Amino acid sequence: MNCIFCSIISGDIPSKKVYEDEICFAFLDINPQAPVHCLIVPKAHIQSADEVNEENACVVAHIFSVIPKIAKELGLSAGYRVVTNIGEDGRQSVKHLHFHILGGKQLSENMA
Ligand code: DGP
Repeated sequence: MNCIFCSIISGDIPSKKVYEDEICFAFLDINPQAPVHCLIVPKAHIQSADEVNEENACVVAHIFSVIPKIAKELGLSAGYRVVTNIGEDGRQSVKHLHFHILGGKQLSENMA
């Protein structure tokens, strides 16, 4: 499968790694939208949050247990935003489930 994030996880494409364990991988976004912009992805290829089901929901739960540790590591003590884009209308450009962790300033009120 030709997937950028699978290639980042395998190390075939270099990235600025922030965190890794057996289930997930986190790295800095190549095109940051905020002073701190990190992505966290499952190692298993799941297309988007729309593909989450009873079998793989534990992966998402694990990711959400890791996010506060990453936020602390990145110095986001004043808060941050976690976003996942889904499909065409959701402006998902990489078809591998990922959560954006954005912070380092007070973010815009706009969500859409
Ligand atoms: P989304 O639009 O939600 O699918 O976000 C995809 C994000 O992935 C976007 O913010 C840019 C980032 N991205 C795309 N290709 C690469 C890459 O090769 N390396 C890194 N670090 N980030 C990437």
